[in-house]
Amino acid sequence: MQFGILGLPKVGKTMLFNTLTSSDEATGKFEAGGKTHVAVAKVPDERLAKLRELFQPKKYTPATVEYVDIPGIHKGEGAESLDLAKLKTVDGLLHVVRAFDDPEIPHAGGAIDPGADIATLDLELILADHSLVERRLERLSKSGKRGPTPQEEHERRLLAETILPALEAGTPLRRLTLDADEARLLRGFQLLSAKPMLVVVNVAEADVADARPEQFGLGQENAPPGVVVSAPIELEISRLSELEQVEFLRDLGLAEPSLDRVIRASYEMLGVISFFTVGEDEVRAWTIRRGDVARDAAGAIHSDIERGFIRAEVVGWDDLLRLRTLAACREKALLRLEGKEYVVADGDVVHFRFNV
Ligand SMILES: Nc1nc2c(ncn2[C@@H]2O[C@H](COP(=O)(O)OP(=O)(O)O)[C@@H](O)[C@H]2O)c(=O)[nH]1
Ligand SMILES: [Mg+2]
Repeated sequence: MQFGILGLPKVGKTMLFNTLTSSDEATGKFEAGGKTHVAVAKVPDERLAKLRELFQPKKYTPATVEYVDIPGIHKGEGAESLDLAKLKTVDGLLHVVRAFDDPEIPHAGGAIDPGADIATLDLELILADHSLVERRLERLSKSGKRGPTPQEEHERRLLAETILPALEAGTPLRRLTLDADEARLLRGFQLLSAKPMLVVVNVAEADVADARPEQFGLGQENAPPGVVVSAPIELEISRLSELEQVEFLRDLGLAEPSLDRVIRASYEMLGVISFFTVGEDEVRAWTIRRGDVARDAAGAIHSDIERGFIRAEVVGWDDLLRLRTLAACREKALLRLEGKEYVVADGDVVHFRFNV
Protein backbone atom coordinates (compact mmCIF):
# COMPACT_ATOMS: atom_id res chain seq x y z
CA MET A 1 0.00 0.00 0.00
CA GLN A 2 1.67 3.11 -1.22
CA PHE A 3 0.84 6.81 -1.06
CA GLY A 4 2.58 9.29 -3.34
CA ILE A 5 3.41 12.69 -1.80
CA LEU A 6 3.27 15.38 -4.44
CA GLY A 7 2.84 19.09 -4.96
CA LEU A 8 4.68 22.18 -6.14
CA PRO A 9 8.35 22.61 -5.15
CA LYS A 10 9.15 23.99 -1.68
CA VAL A 11 5.80 23.38 -0.05
CA GLY A 12 7.20 21.11 2.68
CA LYS A 13 6.79 17.67 1.06
CA THR A 14 10.12 16.28 2.14
CA MET A 15 9.87 17.75 5.64
CA LEU A 16 6.50 15.99 6.05
CA PHE A 17 7.84 12.79 4.52
CA ASN A 18 10.74 12.82 7.00
CA THR A 19 8.39 13.29 9.94
CA LEU A 20 5.89 10.69 8.74
CA THR A 21 8.53 8.03 8.25
CA SER A 22 11.31 9.10 10.67
CA SER A 23 13.60 9.65 7.69
CA ASP A 24 16.31 12.23 7.23
CA GLU A 25 16.26 13.34 3.60
CA ALA A 26 17.52 16.78 2.61
CA THR A 27 14.97 19.60 2.72
CA GLY A 28 15.80 23.09 1.72
CA LYS A 29 15.41 26.45 0.18
CA PHE A 30 16.63 25.04 -3.09
CA GLU A 31 14.78 22.19 -4.73
CA ALA A 32 16.74 19.31 -3.30
CA GLY A 33 18.17 16.84 -5.78
CA GLY A 34 14.95 15.86 -7.52
CA LYS A 35 15.22 12.39 -6.02
CA THR A 36 12.29 10.13 -5.11
CA HIS A 37 12.32 8.73 -1.56
CA VAL A 38 10.36 5.76 -0.21
CA ALA A 39 9.77 4.85 3.45
CA VAL A 40 7.18 3.39 5.76
CA ALA A 41 4.96 5.05 8.40
CA LYS A 42 3.32 3.21 11.29
CA VAL A 43 -0.43 3.66 11.51
CA PRO A 44 -1.30 5.06 14.96
CA ASP A 45 -4.06 2.91 16.48
CA GLU A 46 -5.22 3.41 20.04
CA ARG A 47 -7.01 0.03 20.05
CA LEU A 48 -3.80 -1.80 19.26
CA ALA A 49 -1.86 0.25 21.80
CA LYS A 50 -4.31 -0.80 24.51
CA LEU A 51 -4.01 -4.45 23.53
CA ARG A 52 -0.27 -4.04 23.82
CA GLU A 53 -0.63 -2.77 27.39
CA LEU A 54 -2.81 -5.76 28.20
CA PHE A 55 -0.59 -8.47 26.70
CA GLN A 56 2.87 -6.91 27.22
CA PRO A 57 4.10 -8.82 24.15
CA LYS A 58 7.73 -9.32 23.13
CA LYS A 59 6.93 -7.83 19.76
CA TYR A 60 4.53 -5.07 18.71
CA THR A 61 3.67 -4.61 15.04
CA PRO A 62 1.31 -1.82 13.91
CA ALA A 63 -0.07 -1.58 10.39
CA THR A 64 1.95 0.52 7.95
CA VAL A 65 1.50 2.82 4.99
CA GLU A 66 4.34 3.39 2.57
CA TYR A 67 4.98 6.97 1.45
CA VAL A 68 6.81 8.01 -1.69
CA ASP A 69 8.18 11.55 -1.72
CA ILE A 70 8.02 12.64 -5.36
CA PRO A 71 9.99 15.73 -6.51
CA GLY A 72 7.90 18.86 -7.08
CA ILE A 73 5.87 19.55 -10.16
CA HIS A 74 7.10 22.69 -11.84
CA LYS A 75 4.31 24.95 -12.83
CA GLY A 76 4.24 25.46 -16.57
CA GLU A 77 6.23 22.33 -17.29
CA GLY A 78 3.05 20.43 -16.51
CA ALA A 79 2.79 16.70 -16.66
CA GLU A 80 6.25 16.30 -18.22
CA SER A 81 7.80 17.16 -14.86
CA LEU A 82 5.80 14.44 -13.11
CA ASP A 83 7.40 11.09 -12.37
CA LEU A 84 4.58 9.32 -14.19
CA ALA A 85 5.98 5.81 -13.93
CA LYS A 86 6.21 6.15 -10.15
CA LEU A 87 2.83 7.86 -9.79
CA LYS A 88 0.97 5.25 -11.83
CA THR A 89 1.69 2.50 -9.34
CA VAL A 90 0.75 4.28 -6.10
CA ASP A 91 -2.63 3.53 -4.49
CA GLY A 92 -3.34 7.06 -3.31
CA LEU A 93 -2.07 10.63 -3.45
CA LEU A 94 -1.16 13.02 -0.70
CA HIS A 95 -1.11 16.53 -2.13
CA VAL A 96 0.84 19.00 -0.02
CA VAL A 97 -0.08 22.66 -0.53
CA ARG A 98 1.55 25.66 1.03
CA ALA A 99 -0.34 28.20 3.09
CA PHE A 100 2.64 29.45 5.12
CA ASP A 101 4.42 32.58 3.93
CA ASP A 102 8.16 32.99 4.19
CA PRO A 103 10.01 35.58 2.10
CA GLU A 104 13.14 33.42 2.37
CA ILE A 105 11.45 30.55 0.59
CA PRO A 106 10.06 31.63 -2.77
CA HIS A 107 6.80 30.03 -3.81
CA ALA A 108 6.62 28.37 -7.22
CA GLY A 109 3.18 29.80 -7.94
CA GLY A 110 4.18 33.36 -7.09
CA ALA A 111 1.56 34.21 -4.47
CA ILE A 112 0.45 31.97 -1.61
CA ASP A 113 -2.88 30.61 -2.81
CA PRO A 114 -3.70 27.07 -1.63
CA GLY A 115 -6.96 26.94 -3.57
CA ALA A 116 -5.18 27.81 -6.83
CA ASP A 117 -2.45 25.23 -6.14
CA ILE A 118 -5.02 22.50 -5.54
CA ALA A 119 -6.64 23.37 -8.87
CA THR A 120 -3.24 23.51 -10.62
CA LEU A 121 -2.28 20.03 -9.50
CA ASP A 122 -5.67 18.61 -10.40
CA LEU A 123 -5.32 20.10 -13.86
CA GLU A 124 -1.89 18.49 -14.28
CA LEU A 125 -3.28 15.10 -13.29
CA ILE A 126 -6.22 15.55 -15.65
CA LEU A 127 -3.93 16.51 -18.56
CA ALA A 128 -1.67 13.53 -17.91
CA ASP A 129 -4.73 11.24 -17.85
CA HIS A 130 -6.11 12.82 -20.98
CA SER A 131 -3.06 11.98 -23.04
CA LEU A 132 -2.96 8.43 -21.63
CA VAL A 133 -6.63 7.89 -22.48
CA GLU A 134 -6.23 9.28 -26.00
CA ARG A 135 -3.29 6.98 -26.66
CA ARG A 136 -5.20 4.00 -25.32
CA LEU A 137 -8.23 4.79 -27.47
CA GLU A 138 -5.98 5.08 -30.51
CA ARG A 139 -4.54 1.67 -29.80
CA LEU A 140 -7.99 0.17 -29.28
CA SER A 141 -9.16 1.55 -32.63
CA LYS A 142 -6.39 -0.39 -34.35
CA SER A 143 -7.80 -3.83 -33.63
CA GLY A 144 -7.40 -4.65 -37.33
CA LYS A 145 -9.47 -7.06 -39.39
CA ARG A 146 -10.51 -9.29 -36.52
CA GLY A 147 -12.45 -6.40 -34.96
CA PRO A 148 -12.50 -5.60 -31.27
CA THR A 149 -13.02 -8.33 -28.67
CA PRO A 150 -16.01 -7.77 -26.34
CA GLN A 151 -13.53 -6.76 -23.63
CA GLU A 152 -11.89 -4.20 -25.91
CA GLU A 153 -15.27 -2.84 -26.93
CA HIS A 154 -16.24 -2.55 -23.26
CA GLU A 155 -13.04 -0.62 -22.52
CA ARG A 156 -13.44 1.60 -25.54
CA ARG A 157 -16.96 2.59 -24.56
CA LEU A 158 -16.00 3.37 -20.97
CA LEU A 159 -13.06 5.48 -22.12
CA ALA A 160 -14.82 7.27 -24.97
CA GLU A 161 -18.22 7.79 -23.40
CA THR A 162 -17.48 8.37 -19.71
CA ILE A 163 -13.79 8.95 -18.99
CA LEU A 164 -12.77 11.24 -21.84
CA PRO A 165 -15.79 13.58 -21.53
CA ALA A 166 -15.17 13.89 -17.76
CA LEU A 167 -11.52 14.79 -18.33
CA GLU A 168 -12.45 17.27 -21.04
CA ALA A 169 -14.87 18.91 -18.63
CA GLY A 170 -11.99 19.24 -16.13
CA THR A 171 -13.41 16.69 -13.68
CA PRO A 172 -10.91 14.56 -11.76
CA LEU A 173 -11.88 10.92 -12.28
CA ARG A 174 -12.01 10.26 -8.54
CA ARG A 175 -15.33 12.13 -8.58
CA LEU A 176 -17.05 9.75 -11.00
CA THR A 177 -19.61 7.30 -9.70
CA LEU A 178 -19.03 4.00 -11.44
CA ASP A 179 -20.38 0.50 -10.99
CA ALA A 180 -18.08 -2.16 -9.57
CA ASP A 181 -17.13 -3.49 -12.98
CA GLU A 182 -16.27 -0.06 -14.40
CA ALA A 183 -14.37 0.86 -11.25
CA ARG A 184 -12.24 -2.27 -11.64
CA LEU A 185 -11.51 -1.44 -15.29
CA LEU A 186 -10.63 2.13 -14.35
CA ARG A 187 -8.20 0.94 -11.67
CA GLY A 188 -6.52 -1.16 -14.34
CA PHE A 189 -5.78 1.97 -16.39
CA GLN A 190 -3.84 3.44 -13.42
CA LEU A 191 -5.06 6.95 -14.20
CA LEU A 192 -3.80 9.61 -11.82
CA SER A 193 -6.89 11.72 -11.21
CA ALA A 194 -8.81 8.54 -10.35
CA LYS A 195 -6.66 7.79 -7.30
CA PRO A 196 -7.98 8.72 -3.86
CA MET A 197 -6.44 12.00 -2.77
CA LEU A 198 -5.87 13.66 0.58
CA VAL A 199 -4.80 17.32 0.66
CA VAL A 200 -2.41 18.38 3.42
CA VAL A 201 -2.37 22.15 3.94
CA ASN A 202 0.93 23.31 5.41
CA VAL A 203 -0.01 26.44 7.38
CA ALA A 204 2.09 28.92 9.37
CA GLU A 205 2.93 27.79 12.90
CA ALA A 206 0.73 30.53 14.40
CA ASP A 207 -2.32 29.31 12.46
CA VAL A 208 -2.15 25.64 13.25
CA ALA A 209 -4.61 25.67 16.15
CA ASP A 210 -7.34 27.60 14.34
CA ALA A 211 -7.09 26.72 10.66
CA ARG A 212 -9.74 24.33 9.31
CA PRO A 213 -9.69 22.34 6.05
CA GLU A 214 -13.05 23.91 5.07
CA GLN A 215 -11.34 27.31 4.86
CA PHE A 216 -9.46 25.95 1.87
CA GLY A 217 -12.57 24.47 0.29
CA LEU A 218 -11.60 20.96 1.39
CA GLY A 219 -13.76 18.22 2.82
CA GLN A 220 -16.88 19.55 1.13
CA GLU A 221 -18.91 18.24 -1.73
CA ASN A 222 -16.75 17.54 -4.82
CA ALA A 223 -13.57 18.45 -2.93
CA PRO A 224 -11.01 16.03 -1.55
CA PRO A 225 -10.67 15.63 2.23
CA GLY A 226 -8.02 17.76 3.89
CA VAL A 227 -5.87 17.96 7.01
CA VAL A 228 -4.19 21.13 8.26
CA VAL A 229 -0.62 20.78 9.57
CA SER A 230 2.47 22.81 10.28
CA ALA A 231 5.43 20.82 9.01
CA PRO A 232 8.06 22.35 11.36
CA ILE A 233 5.76 21.83 14.37
CA GLU A 234 5.13 18.22 13.44
CA LEU A 235 8.87 17.69 13.10
CA GLU A 236 9.43 19.22 16.52
CA ILE A 237 6.71 17.07 18.12
CA SER A 238 8.22 13.92 16.67
CA ARG A 239 11.50 14.68 18.40
CA LEU A 240 9.98 15.08 21.87
CA SER A 241 9.56 12.41 24.51
CA GLU A 242 6.02 11.12 25.03
CA LEU A 243 5.56 13.22 28.15
CA GLU A 244 6.86 16.40 26.50
CA GLN A 245 4.59 15.73 23.53
CA VAL A 246 1.48 15.77 25.69
CA GLU A 247 2.42 19.16 27.16
CA PHE A 248 3.46 20.66 23.86
CA LEU A 249 0.23 19.56 22.17
CA ARG A 250 -1.84 20.94 25.02
CA ASP A 251 -0.09 24.31 24.76
CA LEU A 252 -0.85 24.37 21.05
CA GLY A 253 -4.46 23.38 21.62
CA LEU A 254 -4.12 20.17 19.61
CA ALA A 255 -5.57 16.80 20.63
CA GLU A 256 -2.91 14.77 18.81
CA PRO A 257 -0.13 15.28 16.27
CA SER A 258 -1.79 16.24 12.99
CA LEU A 259 0.34 13.70 11.18
CA ASP A 260 -1.40 10.91 13.11
CA ARG A 261 -4.56 12.06 11.42
CA VAL A 262 -2.82 12.21 8.05
CA ILE A 263 -1.66 8.61 8.34
CA ARG A 264 -5.02 7.33 9.55
CA ALA A 265 -6.86 9.23 6.82
CA SER A 266 -4.47 7.83 4.18
CA TYR A 267 -5.09 4.32 5.45
CA GLU A 268 -8.87 4.66 5.56
CA MET A 269 -9.06 6.27 2.13
CA LEU A 270 -7.59 3.18 0.56
CA GLY A 271 -10.60 1.15 1.68
CA VAL A 272 -8.62 -1.03 4.08
CA ILE A 273 -9.24 -2.09 7.68
CA SER A 274 -7.17 -3.73 10.41
CA PHE A 275 -7.74 -6.93 12.28
CA PHE A 276 -5.54 -7.92 15.20
CA THR A 277 -3.74 -11.01 16.44
CA VAL A 278 -2.72 -11.07 20.09
CA GLY A 279 -0.53 -13.11 22.42
CA GLU A 280 2.51 -12.92 24.66
CA ASP A 281 4.80 -13.20 21.66
CA GLU A 282 3.26 -10.56 19.47
CA VAL A 283 0.41 -8.09 19.27
CA ARG A 284 -0.05 -7.20 15.65
CA ALA A 285 -2.30 -5.39 13.18
CA TRP A 286 -2.95 -6.89 9.75
CA THR A 287 -4.30 -5.01 6.78
CA ILE A 288 -7.13 -6.33 4.61
CA ARG A 289 -9.66 -4.76 2.24
CA ARG A 290 -12.99 -3.76 3.72
CA GLY A 291 -15.37 -6.63 2.93
CA ASP A 292 -12.68 -9.34 2.95
CA VAL A 293 -13.76 -12.63 4.53
CA ALA A 294 -12.00 -14.78 7.15
CA ARG A 295 -10.29 -16.84 4.44
CA ASP A 296 -8.70 -13.70 2.95
CA ALA A 297 -7.66 -12.56 6.41
CA ALA A 298 -5.97 -15.92 6.98
CA GLY A 299 -4.16 -15.48 3.67
CA ALA A 300 -2.88 -12.07 4.76
CA ILE A 301 -0.96 -13.86 7.52
CA HIS A 302 0.20 -16.93 5.64
CA SER A 303 -0.93 -18.98 2.63
CA ASP A 304 -0.72 -22.15 4.80
CA ILE A 305 -3.31 -20.74 7.19
CA GLU A 306 -5.58 -19.90 4.26
CA ARG A 307 -5.18 -23.35 2.72
CA GLY A 308 -5.62 -25.26 5.99
CA PHE A 309 -8.35 -22.97 7.34
CA ILE A 310 -10.66 -24.72 9.83
CA ARG A 311 -12.29 -21.82 11.62
CA ALA A 312 -11.67 -18.38 13.03
CA GLU A 313 -12.20 -17.48 16.68
CA VAL A 314 -13.27 -13.85 16.73
CA VAL A 315 -13.83 -11.27 19.44
CA GLY A 316 -14.16 -7.49 19.24
CA TRP A 317 -11.08 -5.60 20.53
CA ASP A 318 -13.23 -3.72 23.07
CA ASP A 319 -14.77 -6.89 24.50
CA LEU A 320 -11.33 -8.40 24.89
CA LEU A 321 -10.05 -5.29 26.66
CA ARG A 322 -12.99 -5.34 29.04
CA LEU A 323 -12.74 -9.05 29.92
CA ARG A 324 -8.92 -9.14 29.65
CA THR A 325 -8.46 -12.76 28.47
CA LEU A 326 -9.66 -14.82 25.52
CA ALA A 327 -10.78 -17.50 28.00
CA ALA A 328 -13.07 -15.03 29.78
CA CYS A 329 -14.48 -13.94 26.41
CA ARG A 330 -15.16 -17.56 25.54
CA GLU A 331 -16.97 -18.10 28.84
CA LYS A 332 -19.21 -15.09 28.25
CA ALA A 333 -19.84 -16.31 24.69
CA LEU A 334 -18.24 -13.16 23.26
CA LEU A 335 -15.63 -15.21 21.43
CA ARG A 336 -17.43 -16.47 18.32
CA LEU A 337 -16.56 -19.32 16.00
CA GLU A 338 -16.71 -18.13 12.41
CA GLY A 339 -16.31 -19.89 9.08
CA LYS A 340 -14.41 -19.00 5.91
CA GLU A 341 -17.08 -16.65 4.61
CA TYR A 342 -17.32 -14.48 7.72
CA VAL A 343 -16.82 -10.82 6.77
CA VAL A 344 -14.06 -9.57 9.07
CA ALA A 345 -14.86 -6.31 10.89
CA ASP A 346 -12.44 -3.46 11.61
CA GLY A 347 -10.95 -4.10 15.06
CA ASP A 348 -11.72 -7.82 15.24
CA VAL A 349 -9.25 -9.86 17.24
CA VAL A 350 -8.87 -13.14 15.35
CA HIS A 351 -7.32 -16.45 16.19
CA PHE A 352 -7.18 -18.93 13.33
CA ARG A 353 -7.53 -22.70 13.70
CA PHE A 354 -5.88 -24.42 10.78
CA ASN A 355 -4.48 -27.68 9.64
CA VAL A 356 -1.46 -28.08 7.35
N1 LIG B 1 8.50 28.92 7.60
C1 LIG B 1 8.18 27.70 7.21
N2 LIG B 1 9.04 26.99 6.46
C2 LIG B 1 8.71 25.74 6.08
C3 LIG B 1 7.47 25.14 6.44
N3 LIG B 1 7.41 23.89 5.93
C4 LIG B 1 8.57 23.72 5.24
N4 LIG B 1 9.37 24.84 5.34
C5 LIG B 1 10.67 25.07 4.72
O1 LIG B 1 10.48 25.10 3.31
C6 LIG B 1 11.62 24.60 2.65
C7 LIG B 1 11.23 23.52 1.66
O2 LIG B 1 10.81 22.36 2.37
P1 LIG B 1 10.89 20.92 1.72
O3 LIG B 1 10.31 19.96 2.68
O4 LIG B 1 12.28 20.65 1.21
O5 LIG B 1 9.89 21.17 0.49
P2 LIG B 1 9.63 20.28 -0.83
O6 LIG B 1 10.38 20.95 -1.94
O7 LIG B 1 8.15 20.40 -1.05
O8 LIG B 1 10.08 18.89 -0.55
C8 LIG B 1 12.57 24.11 3.71
O9 LIG B 1 13.55 25.09 3.92
C9 LIG B 1 11.69 23.97 4.94
O10 LIG B 1 12.42 24.16 6.13
C10 LIG B 1 6.57 25.92 7.26
O11 LIG B 1 5.47 25.48 7.61
N5 LIG B 1 6.98 27.17 7.61
MG1 LIG C 1 11.51 17.71 -1.55
